[in-house]
Amino acid sequence: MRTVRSACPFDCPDTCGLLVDVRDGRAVAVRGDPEHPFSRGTLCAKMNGYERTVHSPLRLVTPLERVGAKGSGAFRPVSWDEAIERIGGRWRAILRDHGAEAVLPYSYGGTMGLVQRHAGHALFHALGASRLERTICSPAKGAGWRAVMGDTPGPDPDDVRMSDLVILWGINAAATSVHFAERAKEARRRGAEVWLVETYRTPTAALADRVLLVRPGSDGALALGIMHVLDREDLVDRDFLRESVQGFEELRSRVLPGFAPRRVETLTGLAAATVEEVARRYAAARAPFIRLGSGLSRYGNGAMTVRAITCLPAVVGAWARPGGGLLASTGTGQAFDLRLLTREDLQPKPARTVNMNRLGHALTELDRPRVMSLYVYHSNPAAVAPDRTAVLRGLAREDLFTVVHERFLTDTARWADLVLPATSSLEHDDLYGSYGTYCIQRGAAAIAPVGESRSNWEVFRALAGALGVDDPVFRQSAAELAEALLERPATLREGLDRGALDEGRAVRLHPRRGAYATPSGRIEILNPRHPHPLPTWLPTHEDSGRRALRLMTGASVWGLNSSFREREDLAGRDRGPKLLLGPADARALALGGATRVVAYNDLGEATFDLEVTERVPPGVAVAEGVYWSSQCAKGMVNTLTSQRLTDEAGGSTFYDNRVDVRAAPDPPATDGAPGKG
Ligand SMILES: Nc1nc2c(c(=O)[nH]1)N[C@H]1C(S)=C(S)[C@@H](COP(=O)(O)OP(=O)(O)OC[C@H]3O[C@@H](n4cnc5c(=O)[nH]c(N)nc54)[C@H](O)[C@@H]3O)O[C@H]1N2
Ligand SMILES: Nc1nc2c(c(=O)[nH]1)N[C@H]1C(S)=C(S)[C@@H](COP(=O)(O)OP(=O)(O)OC[C@H]3O[C@@H](n4cnc5c(=O)[nH]c(N)nc54)[C@H](O)[C@@H]3O)O[C@H]1N2
Ligand SMILES: [Mo]
Repeated sequence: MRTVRSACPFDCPDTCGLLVDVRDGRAVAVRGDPEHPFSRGTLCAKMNGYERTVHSPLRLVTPLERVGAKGSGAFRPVSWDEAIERIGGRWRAILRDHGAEAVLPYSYGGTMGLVQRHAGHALFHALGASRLERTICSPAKGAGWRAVMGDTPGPDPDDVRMSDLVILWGINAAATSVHFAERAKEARRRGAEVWLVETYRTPTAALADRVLLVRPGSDGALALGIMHVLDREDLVDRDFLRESVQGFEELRSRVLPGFAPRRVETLTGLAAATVEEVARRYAAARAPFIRLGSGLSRYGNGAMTVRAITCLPAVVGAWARPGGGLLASTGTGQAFDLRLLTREDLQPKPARTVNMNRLGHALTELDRPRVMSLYVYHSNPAAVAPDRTAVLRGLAREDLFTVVHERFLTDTARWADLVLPATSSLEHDDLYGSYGTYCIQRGAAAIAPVGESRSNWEVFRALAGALGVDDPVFRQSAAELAEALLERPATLREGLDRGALDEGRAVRLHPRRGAYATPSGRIEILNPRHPHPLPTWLPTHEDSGRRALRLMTGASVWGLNSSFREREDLAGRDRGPKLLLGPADARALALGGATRVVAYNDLGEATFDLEVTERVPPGVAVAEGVYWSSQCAKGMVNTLTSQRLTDEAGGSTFYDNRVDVRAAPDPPATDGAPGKG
């Protein structure tokens, strides 16, 4: 038995350190690494037991070729040589007959390892394929932060331990960042107050002294209202504003007069007196720390919301005090020159871009050229992408050649013409950054690939060979590419302990505090380069929508997007999709004693088990988690979400949707999708 270090590859801010026990070539146990600076030896419910994912009987072990109708899930095994040859042949024909832009890559966050995550870019750029805008998560959050803070790195999450007021703002940390939740608890034990700003009482409410429930998409108005009160009552930090901030005067004269507490009450649903009190308490805190989640950025006004909130710590001068500030994301991205992997320079000419949130549109309506081949790797768009009905209509096209590189026969893989088996993170080499900590870590393969599975990078190397695309990059291994990333100098990595890194340990980077990386060198409440030079209030897509309920589609503790659905041990605690409704709405909708309901809107309908709970306020419905269709009755949460985008950066709007709800007929209908396995 030997124990090797590794990093959690999943799309989660914590990027935990793992210890993997290996016996006879199998991972027999995965535990937290006590020496990891952030995760300190504990893991979430999902990663405790990662070996069951790695050695799941549902793992794909050979390439598969479709033998039945599209979507039927009927496949026969083929060799890798046949599979690669078939892709090469089809793509050569498509390039000739339709042009390279008829090939569309689709990938996202199955693995966050830098090499495997970006593995397809070099080849697709060299071919001249359509470029995917990878905006499904929270680019509007990034845009909102950047409008005010430029390229300033976010603070270290550990700073929160010095805070006396921790505001968990639109983050379900008990599910989505369990080690930050741990930090908030520690701060609280030391006397800090913890608030949660949410649209319903999530599991994270249990950590909070106070829960402020706002109307969906209205947080920007709350932030402006707080600033109105801070200004009116002279609670701003004049010295900090003078020295480090640009544009507060303009904000106070042109915008804040419109955000008196009474108006904020109408917009947010929070009582005017509460807005006043919250502002006073925020100003009185020595070092208030806001941990900003991503949910509130997934609205038609998401970037503007984040921008307004990001102004708050500047107005009270919280940045000047240890433990004060706002963490939207950390940025180990600045530590690496990803151009080594993305290789835009290989593009023969600029190619069109396709927004991944509009995959349904891209596959069914986009023209000149039509998308003739879709190559999906480490993503499951048939489950996670919005407007699922449109996505499935596209995947059903007989003339579309779909290849899916996956660990499991996911909903997307079922629609493929060719399925390729993928390694898990324990079976390939990579280098990991993080978007919620400042740790970086190498992860070397701990075991041999399960079955005939291959890593993303190995498959793209083989495809480059088959298509005659030659560049020295394709002669490098994943470990060599990781090494190349570490050889390029970067300020953020200065003084890095290479020895520890090469031993597989997580190493912490230290961003500089107190310098603002904006064009003016100040925090820019006024941003003259922005179409709206000052933060303001923008409505969401659905402020005046006609359906009764606003649909929240957040994370589940027991899954990660559609990942971990193979795990029986987790499924036992999470029995499939539920819809949470408040008692008043359940009564008003005359749901009586219904245990199953149908939520519907113009996009489609989906069946859920109903849970009536006081945790959900009136006017809101909640569907936590994304499941495989084999775990759903009819439709699923993303049948109900639209392809509309955010105000900036082309982000998804998973929270900006409405539904009506009716009791479901018994017995449940099925989706026509075969069961898993
Ligand atoms: N267990 C688990 N962990 C995960 C994930 C998972 O699916 N499961 N997903 C991973 C990924 S990819 C990401 S991006 C992160 C996301 O993690 P978070 O940043 O926590 O983002 P979300 O879960 O999308 O949304 C957080 C909360 O925002 C709330 N919210 C929605 N609208 C509003 C609003 O208008 N105002 C306010 N104040 N709150 C609002 C939602 O109810 C939700 O509880 O988590 C990662 N970690
Ligand atoms: N309703 C609703 N929808 C959502 C969200 C939500 O909160 N609500 N969250 C959204 C967010 S924030 C995000 S980021 C997206 C995430 O969307 P995705 O990035 O598609 O995430 P997953 O559903 O985890 O699917 C990842 C897939 O990658 C596979 N995989 C893992 N490792 C590898 C590998 O090394 N190689 C290959 N080839 N495959 C691998 C896994 O088996 C898994 O099926 O979902 C979005 N969709
Ligand atoms: Mo995400």
